[in-house]
Amino acid sequence: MNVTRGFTGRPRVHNPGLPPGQYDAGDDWPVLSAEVTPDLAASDWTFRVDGLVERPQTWDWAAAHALPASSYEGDIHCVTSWSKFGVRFGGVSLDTFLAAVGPHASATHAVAYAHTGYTASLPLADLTGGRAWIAFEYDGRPLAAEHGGPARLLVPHLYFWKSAKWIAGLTLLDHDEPGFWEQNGYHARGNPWDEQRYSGD
Ligand SMILES: Nc1nc2c(c(=O)[nH]1)N[C@H]1C(S)=C(S)[C@@H](COP(=O)(O)O)O[C@H]1N2
Ligand SMILES: [Mo]
Repeated sequence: MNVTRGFTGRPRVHNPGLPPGQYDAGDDWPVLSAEVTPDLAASDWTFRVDGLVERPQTWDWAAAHALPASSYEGDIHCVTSWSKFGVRFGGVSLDTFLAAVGPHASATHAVAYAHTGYTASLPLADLTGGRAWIAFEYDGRPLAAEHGGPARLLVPHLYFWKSAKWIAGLTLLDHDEPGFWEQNGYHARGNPWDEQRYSGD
């Protein structure tokens, strides 16, 4: 009758994929929105890239879906300390959109803005190199509205507040222009592995 605790349930081994100060949310996917989930139909969704680019361009749902598909399978990390492992998103690589507009050499940063008005600022380098997407799908299904559907920005190697839900566009700049959370004391870059939570970290 010597039942050893630990033979049942999730093994609590240290996960090397967990950045400092984070915990594994398991199957939960918390919803974090500063605004009310908008009623945004795919047919009303557009994505624009402008600012310091050669050819500013706006894609609608059909035009964005005509681009080569690209997916992400990996982890996401929220600054409120939950991480989620092995998520799958489908969409289009931001490299594809950026190649179409032709960023100026002077462009160093981007402000991502949502159809709701939410903004997040990022170094442009973090949006290139196959590390950022416009995501339409989660786990092979349309992205749920509360998680940013019909489309969100996905920059999974940075804290998740950079991944603007209901993404409407990117404006490329030659300087950092703090977005919603960055104006409220959060870090300009937000690399979870360096625990860049707040400005000054
Ligand atoms: N438009 C918009 N995008 C947003 C947010 C938001 O409040 N509004 N919150 C950010 C934060 S802090 C996180 S952790 C993730 C949460 O995404 P989720 O609700 O799909 O988990 O979205 C990010 N993108
Ligand atoms: Mo977050």
